[in-house]
Amino acid sequence: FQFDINADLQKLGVEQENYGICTGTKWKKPTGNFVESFSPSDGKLIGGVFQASPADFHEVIQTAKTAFETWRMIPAPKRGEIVRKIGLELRKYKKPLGRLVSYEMGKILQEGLGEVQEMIDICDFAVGQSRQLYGFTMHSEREKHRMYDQYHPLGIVGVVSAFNFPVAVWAWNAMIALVCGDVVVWKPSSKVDLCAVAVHKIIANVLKENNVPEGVVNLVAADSNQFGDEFFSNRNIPLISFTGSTKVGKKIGRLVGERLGKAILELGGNNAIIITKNANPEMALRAVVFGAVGTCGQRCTSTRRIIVHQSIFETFKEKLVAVYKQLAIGHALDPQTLVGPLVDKKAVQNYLNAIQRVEEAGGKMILKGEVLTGDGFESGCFVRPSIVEVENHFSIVQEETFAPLLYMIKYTELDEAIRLHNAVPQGLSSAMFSTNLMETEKFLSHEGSDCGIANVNIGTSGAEIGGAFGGEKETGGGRESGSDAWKSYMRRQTNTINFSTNLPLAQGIKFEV
Ligand code: UN1
Repeated sequence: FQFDINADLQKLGVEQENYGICTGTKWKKPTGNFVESFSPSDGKLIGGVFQASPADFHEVIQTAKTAFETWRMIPAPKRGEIVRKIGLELRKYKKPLGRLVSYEMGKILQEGLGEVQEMIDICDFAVGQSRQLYGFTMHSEREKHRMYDQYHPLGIVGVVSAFNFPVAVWAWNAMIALVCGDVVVWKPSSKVDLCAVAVHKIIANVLKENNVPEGVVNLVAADSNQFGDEFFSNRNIPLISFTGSTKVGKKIGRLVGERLGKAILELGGNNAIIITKNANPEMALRAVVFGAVGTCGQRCTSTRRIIVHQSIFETFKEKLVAVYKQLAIGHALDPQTLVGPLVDKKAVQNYLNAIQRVEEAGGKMILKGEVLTGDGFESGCFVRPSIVEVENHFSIVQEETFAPLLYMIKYTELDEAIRLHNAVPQGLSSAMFSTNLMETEKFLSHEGSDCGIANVNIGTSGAEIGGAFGGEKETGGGRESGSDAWKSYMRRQTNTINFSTNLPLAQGIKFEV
């Protein structure tokens, strides 16, 4: 296979040295550190980004604040028109951007392209949404009074995204926020800053041609350890949308909560698939493999646990092992590859630690993962996926390990399967494979899955943008992307209008003066 990442970088306008601050069309040289980015596939240097210092960040916030005053007064469908053009521009750059996502982050090309497709899809969704920012009308208890509620823009939305979706998560938030009349400040994961630079280069054309004020769409590449607290505590940012670990999410929840700001938290998952004896085994197998090893196990919706009926446990295990043994592991841009590298060596170390911990806890290793060496694996980021038979209560099983480590758990009664399914701190995505209506409906009922996403006969990962995305419990409770998730990006106002010549009070109160 061949690829020419330099040609892609050139098309995208990404250079060897890039500025990490952009207010729409203008780039500013930041005063922070220069951070280099290497591909986990071949370990080669791709380029680098000058990151923002706290002073740079405050300057961007001021620009964004000013821009909000103009942007909020532009009619929503006109804002939608800008988003429509962003979608068209992204279509033109789908291939080079998809390849850069794949090369910088390590997900396979199909997934890199799929991620850009999600950006395009959310643009289309947001354009329609721009004419549907509906509130309710109510009948007043008072004569000649009218009541309704309406939604106003919030202000600055701070989007902090994770390495595993370098571009799509920003788009889910930003495109909805923009049609809602908000302005956006994006702090991408430092592991994938170049993807963020590329996105801003692409959309700059649209912003320029349509005279969108500087400060409506902003990029601030930065080291979160350096001034994360300032970002999250900042009263100028009414809404923070954070995607990342539960550990960091809890801290952000505290910082934003202290100032009674709003937060959309998309934190860790510990997603399981229940496979009953009524499952179509071939479908279940394909879903488990894609869910567990796709993106090398680095989606928050990745399948971490499978809870399999004891009558089919052994056969399912054998089939799974056979498929795992044939998985094509390699360079993310190689079209043959199904499993690319982990994002970096630290992620590899976390994976190895988890394997050790699950063994110590008494897990039965079915396929033991290891670091791959030799031809094509020089970057040190490639691993073989693992399957372990475990008990659900093991402390390591209760945690999210962001790697291709799949746990198998056996069950006898359906109630037991659902109990085990829900017996983890996280609540993002879940699935059941069964063609039996009693089983699937129970799984979707009040006593079924406790997750934000519950699927039947499809796996846990690969959610469509049209639904609200997010989860319960330690996943943080936030919802973004489709359905009515837009409401989190606006403030609601209830209005009562009196068109009579009297002033009747509500609740039947008489108050004559
Ligand atoms: C994430 O891993 O941060 O459902 C989100 C999916 C994707 C989103 C994953 N649409 O796998």
